[in-house]
Amino acid sequence: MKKLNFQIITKDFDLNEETEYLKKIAYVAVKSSADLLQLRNKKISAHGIYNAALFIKKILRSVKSTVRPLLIINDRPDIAYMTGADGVHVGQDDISAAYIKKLFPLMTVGVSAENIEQAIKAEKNGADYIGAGPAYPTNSKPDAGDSMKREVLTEICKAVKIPVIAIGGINTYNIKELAAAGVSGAAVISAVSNAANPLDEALKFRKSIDEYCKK
Ligand code: TZP
Ligand code: MG
Repeated sequence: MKKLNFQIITKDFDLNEETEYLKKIAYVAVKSSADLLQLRNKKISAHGIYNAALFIKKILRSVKSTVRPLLIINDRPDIAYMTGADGVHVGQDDISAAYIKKLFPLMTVGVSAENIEQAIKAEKNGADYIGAGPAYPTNSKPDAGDSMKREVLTEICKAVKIPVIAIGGINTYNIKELAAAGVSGAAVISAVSNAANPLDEALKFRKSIDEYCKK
């Protein structure tokens, strides 16, 4: 199965004003050999997500490369299906992985989990990976809550066989500490999207994850 351990997630963007951002982030995801690019935007409509997904797909295909990240849509299996994306990432209040896999068996499905029970349930439901966090404080998700205790992260990594991808406040310096807790990789918004040089930053992530995350 394709590796899923370096995941780039889009920041909230305005579709009309920030097509340049989407072009850039899709380009960076391909050129840094990210495994997955998740389209996430809590500020635009379903129609906006639909258009953004089609736009990103076009860019992903147009960048010259032998490897390409999976395109994953946050929250919306319906839009993932309609746009021909590779999968969906859902939280605890979204459609369950079990239903998504039943309807769309070929989709890659990620599930956010904040504790061991949620992680085990997601794996049973057929999830392909767990998003575990927030690993550190983050400004990208106002309702993220307190950081996950390191023991909980370690326990989640021990409890499931599918990859555990840490999320929240991750940078190229703290990834080593998370790798020691047993995570398979990281998903990042601001570290790449807000970097002075997003491609350089993403390449550093790729290198660090390959070096430190052995699971
Ligand atoms: N889920 C838990 S923390 C988070 C999400 C979507 C935000 C991650 O963003 P950043 O900028 O990498 O901290
Ligand atoms: Mg959600």
